[in-house]
Amino acid sequence: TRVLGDVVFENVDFGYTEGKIVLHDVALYAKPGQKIAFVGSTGAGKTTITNLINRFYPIMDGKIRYDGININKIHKSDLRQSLGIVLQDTHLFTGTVAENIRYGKLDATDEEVIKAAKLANADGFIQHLPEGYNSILTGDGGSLSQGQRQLLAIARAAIANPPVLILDEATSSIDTRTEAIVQQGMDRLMEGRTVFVIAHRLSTVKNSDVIMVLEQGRIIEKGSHNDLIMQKGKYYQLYTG
Ligand code: M5T
Ligand code: MG
Repeated sequence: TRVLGDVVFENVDFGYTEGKIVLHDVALYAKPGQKIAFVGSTGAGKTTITNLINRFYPIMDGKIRYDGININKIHKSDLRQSLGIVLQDTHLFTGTVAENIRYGKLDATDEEVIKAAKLANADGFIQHLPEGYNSILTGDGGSLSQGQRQLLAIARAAIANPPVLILDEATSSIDTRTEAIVQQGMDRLMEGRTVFVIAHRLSTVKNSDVIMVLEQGRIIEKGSHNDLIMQKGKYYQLYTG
């Protein structure tokens, strides 16, 4: 049973070690298809929240629910199938391009691999590789550019078709043309899914339904870009300089 993508945190407290609380009383509510952005300075707890959405650690207090079901009661394989993750640095392994994409859905057909690559805007560069989809990537995809690795990561997430996505946006050193291609693939990937994004680009933040501003493990402001600008609080300071 796949989840629909309704994700709720109620009064969540969490720490990686006893006695050092990292998240305090975190509440969030994501409806299916909504885009939630986390912003805040380094160490504020953005990655930690995504770690909890993934159930990488047990929480100390409060509740996390998917479609109303306590996260602890969801079968591990159901949770894994429900969540897609695109991180700043994608792990590619030694194998063909097709195998690296298929990693997102091991029984995917060649047609599905190509469809996912097209959605991700990866099909173009793959076609230009000497062996196309059968080109071998070695040593963590070292022969590919950073942008190309990101496109493969998007294709890998797309093929799994998860209802919930976690994105850790790259503070990219890729050129603007490539960035536009990556962004278009990413926009298509996000379509119709619940998305939690650790946002670094202002455009991503602005386009989110809800922005959560974190400071020292607490959510100090939440709302749309316009809401938060009108509040003239921390977000306003961050984004109006
Ligand atoms: C929040 C601590 C970290 C900080 C706090 C991931 C992680 C974090 N921490 C651990 O002790 N162990 C861990 O595995 O938790 O850190 P964060 O959630 O990583 O913060 P961030 O993602 O907002 O920061 P950044 O730098 O990625 O923007 O006290 O030491
Ligand atoms: Mg982080």
